[in-house]
Amino acid sequence: MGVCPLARMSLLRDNFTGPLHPWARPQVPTCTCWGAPIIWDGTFDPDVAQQEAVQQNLTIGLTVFAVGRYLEKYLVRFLETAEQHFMVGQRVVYYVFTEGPVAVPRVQLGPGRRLRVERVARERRWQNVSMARMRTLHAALGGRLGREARFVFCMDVDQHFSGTFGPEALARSVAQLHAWHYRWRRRLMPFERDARSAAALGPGEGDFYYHAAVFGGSVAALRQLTAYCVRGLEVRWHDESHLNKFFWLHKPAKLLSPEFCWSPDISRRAEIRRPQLI
Ligand code: 2GW
Ligand code: MN
Repeated sequence: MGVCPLARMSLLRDNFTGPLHPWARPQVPTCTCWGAPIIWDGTFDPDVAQQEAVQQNLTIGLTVFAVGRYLEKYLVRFLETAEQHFMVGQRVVYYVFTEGPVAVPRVQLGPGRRLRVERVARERRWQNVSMARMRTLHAALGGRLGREARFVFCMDVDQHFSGTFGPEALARSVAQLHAWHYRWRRRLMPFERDARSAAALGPGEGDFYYHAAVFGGSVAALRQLTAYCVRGLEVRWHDESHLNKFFWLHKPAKLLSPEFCWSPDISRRAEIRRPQLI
């Protein structure tokens, strides 16, 4: 695959050290071969992104599933830290999917922000949780969530915000580089390789390994993604494999650096500055 124009430019401009440009971070890839930006701390101006988002008068959805013990264990912290860091200054609607709506904690919400609780059935097999997630998201995007929001992020609940996760992350389709795998050679990335699976990628296929704990995009793009994963999941259960296959076939418009969803279990790395999610 060719080098994208931006990447080539950054090679030519290696001595350019000004902030807020793709080449402000010369040690990390800031552009994919299909021309999508990979955003790292320092490669964007949060004020510009904020201003553009405010002008567009966006409503941004954030969906999260909190079923069984995950409700008590993780939801409060996820929501409280989202209030501090997720799309502050924008209109936000949280969608919490749970089988125990009465147990959802009352979190104090800032102006222009609201929380909707949707009841989902409790799945007996844990594998079914992730499958039900894609099916439920697909239905919600075709319903009220899809009418209310322009862009939506879908996240795991077993994490919390630790830094600004703002409108710079918005795009038609957004994929998260997996913190554990972003430095690995492609052939070692944990794509589904079993050719009998609908999620299988052939040898030499796969761009990056994406983390299903964070993905997002426009309502239309996410409808397409969730429909794809639901169809595949009827064959195999691992939603992350299907997400990766989908993003291989339909390249994401924007990639989030591993800073956006970092794991504290990974030893310190120079390129990881201020994680957005832990
Ligand atoms: C899932 C597996 C085993 C035990 C419990 C659960 C579980 C998940 C649950 O009992 N209740 C629940 O609400 N969940 C939701 O599913 C919750 O939002 C959670 O964050 C999400 C994914 O499960 P999690 O976080 O335990 O799995 P991870 O961190 O290993 O997630 C990666 O792999 C998953 C594969 O199924 C998904 O692709 C996920 O998006 C990945 O981050
Ligand atoms: Mn998780």
